[in-house]
Amino acid sequence: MSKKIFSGVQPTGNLHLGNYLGAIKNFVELSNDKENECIFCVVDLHAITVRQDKDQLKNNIRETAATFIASGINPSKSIIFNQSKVHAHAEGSWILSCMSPMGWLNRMTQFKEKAGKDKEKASVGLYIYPILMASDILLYDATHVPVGDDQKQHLELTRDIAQKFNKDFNCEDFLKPPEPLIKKNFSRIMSLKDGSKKMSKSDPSDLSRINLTDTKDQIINKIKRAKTDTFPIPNEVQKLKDRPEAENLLGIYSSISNQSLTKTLDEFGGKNFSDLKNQLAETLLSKISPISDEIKKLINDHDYLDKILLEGADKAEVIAGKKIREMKKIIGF
Ligand code: AQP
Repeated sequence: MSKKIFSGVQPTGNLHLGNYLGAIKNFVELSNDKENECIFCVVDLHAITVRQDKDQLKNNIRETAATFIASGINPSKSIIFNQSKVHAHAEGSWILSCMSPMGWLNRMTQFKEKAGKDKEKASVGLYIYPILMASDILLYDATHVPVGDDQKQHLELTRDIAQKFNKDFNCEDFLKPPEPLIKKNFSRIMSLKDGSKKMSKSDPSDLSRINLTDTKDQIINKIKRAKTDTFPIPNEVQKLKDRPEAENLLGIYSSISNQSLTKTLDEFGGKNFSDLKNQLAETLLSKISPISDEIKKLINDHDYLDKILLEGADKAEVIAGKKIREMKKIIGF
């Protein structure tokens, strides 16, 4: 069955292995299926929910687009664009925020994590971030949204918002509740320094993540210094309980090698972490370094990237523009 795919990545720099294994790798696989219509968005409006440097933001928008292309998304088959170029996203977000109860947003764990202890100082934008995400998805009638596990709750909210809009305005099926596409295993890649924390762009320690633009030496060094424990690698999945760093490294290896954790444990059970780390570093170099080289090549070609983003925005505008006009009509504008 053909799917309408929509997903986004924030241009907040330091795109990492978590973004790749949790989301972008899945984008590429879905976009390779001729049956699917795919839209991949550089969500720059989401990025400004926290303060961004103007020049850096411009750079990061291009780098995110370059990462999509370098990872294997073909811009002549999939739409690649940046969110701020299509007005309907912000307009839809306002309309949806007027019919979304605050109680729903108060439950969002990402806001609690990102706002931290000082909620009073967090931006209103960060609070309503999931509504903008709902607008992004619903404007394109997306049927499936490939995301990492951390976005699952926002996807559920998107479904609730769609259903509430349809009910409130008596327009059954107008907004389509999408299905999340979350990889069953390894959908949350953890920090290389702390197995209880998500690998994240904003972690102050660069050693916590593999950036997609890291050099070969950086990748080798980061894997060598990744936290492990003092026990040997077990033979069974159940024995990884309470060993988050071990589970994470084995999970990364399984994911990048497209194999199950059980198979990885067959390969490394009883061995030392140095064996796993050597093999993991080698596999990462073979899979990530070509992407990294391509990003570095593309990033200097501003004209090419700007043209892709502009053409993508024109195509996205046609789809989202039609939906927002219908939406405005439904609510009485
Ligand atoms: N650690 C992760 N494991 C699996 N998937 C992940 N994603 C992010 N981190 C991991 C997925 O990547 C996609 C794009 O994410 P994003 O850049 O839009 O936002 P994010 O989740 O806020 O990314 P970060 O790295 O965690 O940034 P900061 O540090 O700002 O919080 C999404 O599909 C996400 O699930």
